Amino acid sequence: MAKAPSAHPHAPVAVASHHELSKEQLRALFRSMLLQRTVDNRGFQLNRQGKIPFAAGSEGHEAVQAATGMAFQRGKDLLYPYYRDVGLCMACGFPTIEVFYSLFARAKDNGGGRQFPSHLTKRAAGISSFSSIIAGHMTHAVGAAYALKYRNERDRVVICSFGEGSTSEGEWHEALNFAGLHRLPIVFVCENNKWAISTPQEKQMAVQDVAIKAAGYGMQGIIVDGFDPIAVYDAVTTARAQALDGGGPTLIEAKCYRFLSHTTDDDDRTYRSKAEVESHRKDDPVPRFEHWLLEHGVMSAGDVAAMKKDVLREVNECTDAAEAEPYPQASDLYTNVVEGAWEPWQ
Ligand SMILES: Cc1ncc(C[n+]2csc(CCOP(=O)(O)OP(=O)(O)O)c2C)c(N)n1
Repeated sequence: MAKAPSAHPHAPVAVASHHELSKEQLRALFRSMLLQRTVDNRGFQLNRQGKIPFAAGSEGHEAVQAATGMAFQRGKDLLYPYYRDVGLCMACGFPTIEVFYSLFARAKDNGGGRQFPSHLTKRAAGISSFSSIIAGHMTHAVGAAYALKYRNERDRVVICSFGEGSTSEGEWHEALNFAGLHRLPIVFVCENNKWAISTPQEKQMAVQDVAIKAAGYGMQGIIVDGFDPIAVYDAVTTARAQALDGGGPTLIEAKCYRFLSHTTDDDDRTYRSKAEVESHRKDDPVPRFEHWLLEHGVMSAGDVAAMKKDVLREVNECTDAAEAEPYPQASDLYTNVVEGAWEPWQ
């Protein structure tokens, strides 16, 4: 009879938070979460007003993204995000106004106003451009981590994020295999929101935890409460320190939930019940963290109200400023796409 396998050295572990964060950092985390939610909702509003073609919402991901962004070391680390990571990009230094240049497809957008909205990029901030091809960015991220190791740039890591649906892609496995084999300085952050558009996790994989897959690639898997920004910060900071130390990659699975439709093009009422969505609202990371900050005396109710007002002001100003910007010129159509003025119709 087959024996049950003994505990694998890389069996996933659940982490509890132990990092000390200053009051200033805790407030910054909360502001980052509020900003993400406000930008998110503005994207959906602008779409429904017919002003922008598309937005991807991330309600429910605020804690993962704000905390991962705080663990990211600006000016050093490289971020390989995916399309739901607008909040993460902002938390890593991507300016709010530029999110709106992207949403409004204006000429000032880093992609010239011609990239799919929410597909942000900013070389100066170490934020890689990515495509909609699920898991396609993961091999790029691993390539970048290999370059850091090869060049002996020992104070930098790569952070690469993705959804649990990405783990069904071959490229995901190739990336993790290579990263594990070469013990690359990379932290993988899975934002497991339980849904891949209309496909629930149980129809996507035969295991309950993405983190367990880490064992197959010789790295540690970590499961963390993705609604808890302090726990996520702790997990990413610890994994980052390990990567810097030459300890290789970590796969962090932050369990969260997607409260909104997949994107503005999707209607989630066709594949999941309102009751299911509502059942996760009790864990909503934004009010939960607000409550925690009040309870621990980090902020007063007045501080919270003032912060919310300030975030709304910022988002309103960015919306108006970006909307007033011009669209790209038709004559720029091929700029950065093909060299020179290639005109196939001539
Ligand atoms: C290679 C590839 N296959 C399929 C798609 C279609 N697609 C777009 S988003 C998505 C779901 C991805 O889910 P997940 O990785 O869990 O991320 P989430 O959107 O839930 O954050 C799919 C299947 C795609 N863009 N690329």
